[in-house]
Amino acid sequence: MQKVAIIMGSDSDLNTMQGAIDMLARFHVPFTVRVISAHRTPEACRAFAVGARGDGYGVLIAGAGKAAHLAGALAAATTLPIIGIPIKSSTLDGLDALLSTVQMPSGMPVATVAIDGAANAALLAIEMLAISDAALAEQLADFRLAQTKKVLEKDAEVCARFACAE
Ligand code: RP5
Repeated sequence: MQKVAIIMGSDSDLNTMQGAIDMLARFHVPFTVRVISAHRTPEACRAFAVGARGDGYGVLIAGAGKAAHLAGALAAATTLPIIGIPIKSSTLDGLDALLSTVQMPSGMPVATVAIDGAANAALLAIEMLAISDAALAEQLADFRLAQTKKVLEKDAEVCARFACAE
């Protein structure tokens, strides 16, 4: 199976990025976790992206806050899909990172999830890998079913509590 790279602009992003780490681990998807900054280590950023396909990666997840250029900088140097996570690490509560990550110029896409949406970023990466991996697709279907069951249980609980009419 192809690997996923979880890259963050600073180790201060790690708490948020843990959501992606946990989700990939849950699905037994191989991954690497790196701190690489588009601004503080630009050469390392480019080198990672340039080599990523040859190094066995299928998707790159990039989380960054403030003037968040990490996802875009990676996208500039590879044709692998990039999933951007805007991190809430500024006085603007992540809105700056959201706009910076999502507003890529035409021809250079970054699939941007919600502010701090690390778990969804991992799920999106898993869905991409599952396009050509039937076992992984089956795991995703089970995951969806578990969510459905949970909501139905909650509905029954709430309905019983407020004595809903049938
Ligand atoms: C961004 O600036 C990082 O992704 C992080 O969210 C934010 C703050 O970084 P530190 O100053 O904590 O290293 O580049």
